[in-house]
Amino acid sequence: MRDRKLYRVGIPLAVVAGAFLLAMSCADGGGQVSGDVGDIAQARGLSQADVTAALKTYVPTGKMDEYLLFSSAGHGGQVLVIGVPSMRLLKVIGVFTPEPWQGWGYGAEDTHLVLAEGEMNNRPITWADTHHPALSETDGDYDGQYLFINDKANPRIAVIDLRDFETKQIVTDPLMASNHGGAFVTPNTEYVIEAAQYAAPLDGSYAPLSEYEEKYRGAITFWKFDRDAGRLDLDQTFVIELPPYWQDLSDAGKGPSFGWAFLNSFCSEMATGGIESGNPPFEAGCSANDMDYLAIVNWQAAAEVAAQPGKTVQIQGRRVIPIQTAVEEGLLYFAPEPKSPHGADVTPDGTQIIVSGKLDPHATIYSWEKIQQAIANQDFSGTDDFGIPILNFDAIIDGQVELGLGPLHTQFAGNGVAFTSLFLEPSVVKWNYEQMQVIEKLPVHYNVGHLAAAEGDTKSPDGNYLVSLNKWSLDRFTPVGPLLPQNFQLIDVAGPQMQLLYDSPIGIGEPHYAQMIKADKLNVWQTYPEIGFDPRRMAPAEDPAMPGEERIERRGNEVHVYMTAIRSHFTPEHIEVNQGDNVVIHLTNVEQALDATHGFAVDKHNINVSIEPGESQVIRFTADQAGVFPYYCTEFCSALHLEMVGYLLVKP
Ligand code: CUK
Ligand code: CUA
Repeated sequence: MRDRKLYRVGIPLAVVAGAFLLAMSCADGGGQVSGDVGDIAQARGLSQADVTAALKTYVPTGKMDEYLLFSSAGHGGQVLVIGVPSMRLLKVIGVFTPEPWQGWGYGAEDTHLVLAEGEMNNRPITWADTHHPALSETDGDYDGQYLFINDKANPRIAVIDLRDFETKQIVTDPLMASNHGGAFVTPNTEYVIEAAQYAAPLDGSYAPLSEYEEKYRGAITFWKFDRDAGRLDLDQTFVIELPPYWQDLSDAGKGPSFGWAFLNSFCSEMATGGIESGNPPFEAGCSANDMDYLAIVNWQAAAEVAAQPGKTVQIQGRRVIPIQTAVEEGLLYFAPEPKSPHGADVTPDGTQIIVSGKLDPHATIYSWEKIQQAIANQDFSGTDDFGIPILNFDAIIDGQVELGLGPLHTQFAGNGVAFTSLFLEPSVVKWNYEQMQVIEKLPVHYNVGHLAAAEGDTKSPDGNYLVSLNKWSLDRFTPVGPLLPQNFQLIDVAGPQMQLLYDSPIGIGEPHYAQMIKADKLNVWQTYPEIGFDPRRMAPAEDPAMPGEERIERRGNEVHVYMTAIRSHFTPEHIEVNQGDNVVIHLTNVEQALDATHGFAVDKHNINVSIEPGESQVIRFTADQAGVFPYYCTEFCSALHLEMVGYLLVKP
């Protein structure tokens, strides 16, 4: 209602006048409105709320955003970096999918090596269904060093270094058929957590669905992160076998619950579908029971158990703690959770876990203290079919709060305040989990999935900005065909009432989750630290081209070209080889000036490399076609950029 109240000249004028000085000098014509702020607002039909929203989001030229939002790009396979509060898209990071502007997967050998790590069953996989980015943490706070993201479709995790915003590693999880409960990190990024979604045999073998309960399994993988190396360490990674329920989302305990992880599941009915054979369809079979399970996992103790001989089995080269061992060692408990839950979120102080039921209007608040007591007292209501003890529901909850229809994901603002997405309403509900009270609801547009709050997964959320990641945008944007963009809505949550500030269309993939970090926590490199630097190893390159040492060397049928790039030429400018030669170009951008990036494209060879100041890359290809092929710089780097060119001459 207050959104639509027409702007009135008066009270806010003094406030807005300064910021709109530029607008006042708008040129006439072209549909532009000139005049003072009040006139502009009136002519554009802006309400008072619209004008305050504009003032809260507008970031003038030369000024920078306060936060960075790292968002999954969904099945776009990449990571989006968005400034907050402006909601400007700053970068699309090439992750699982080739990205030509960054030269990600178009000839630079390093990028192909990283992408090749993501092959599964010897098949290159160049798309991903990215869901959950996770910023690295130190002592429960985002530290701005690394970002991890999962691929649901092809169970993988990627590691991005936030010094240069490039993907450094992709690991595959051969045990899982699909994943979902990742990436989530423990409070010091000891581990990156990933959980299987749809159950399947862990050894990758065939088993008919009639053997579902015997042969199909879930799993939770704890990827060990080696921070010094900036890589996930497969040797220290371990897996805990889980029943063939569908694992949903994980969160790591912190503070008093440090050392534990929480993972909710659905389809504990173990339905196997088959509507075409007269069976209940998955959607009915998987929501028949009133309760599913929240898995409560002691990862600290599990790491010790995994290190003991005889306590694990090797499956597809991974150390797996069997369910029975996990139960015997006290690593795994279940808590009942109502009803087809989605989302498990640990409160900032680590004392409670909030779980929403997709088909239940309530959020359930679990008490970590009560869970510990129930475990100590063996206060179990039974075990599941696989012998996992089920904690007595009534003994471990602090309560349930009716939030609304289709509650999904919860984010935090501190002081007991939480925000939960209501998919079906669709709204964001602000509530207090300590007082167990709903405070306010704000409609969003439309069908909200995750929410991302400023520093929202840390032990001290900032409580000012919230982004609602909406799946449908319906009538919010100028039509662009039947495939509509997603809609990120920025919400000011600092005041007593939430205010919707800005709609940001996301025209690449369907993002699921995002995390928002204070921009000044990052320590971003402006250029590579020295000339001849290898971004994949984050170290000086082994055999870079260096200025003054450019040359062409023939080694058998391999032709090594040591080439430098500087405004506005490549050296050398002529490369002549014989048809069938293997060409290896060692290419270094010898610039040290900020933003002096050069591109390197070889026509008709599917090669386009981006070399940022200082970077060195190796480009390998076979000159299998005789002919004349210009190579040129694809970044408009200088007035003589068009002259930044050379000829590859391939003699028959
Ligand atoms: S999920 Cu997509 S809206 Cu993969 Cu986190 Cu809930
Ligand atoms: Cu270098 Cu254009």
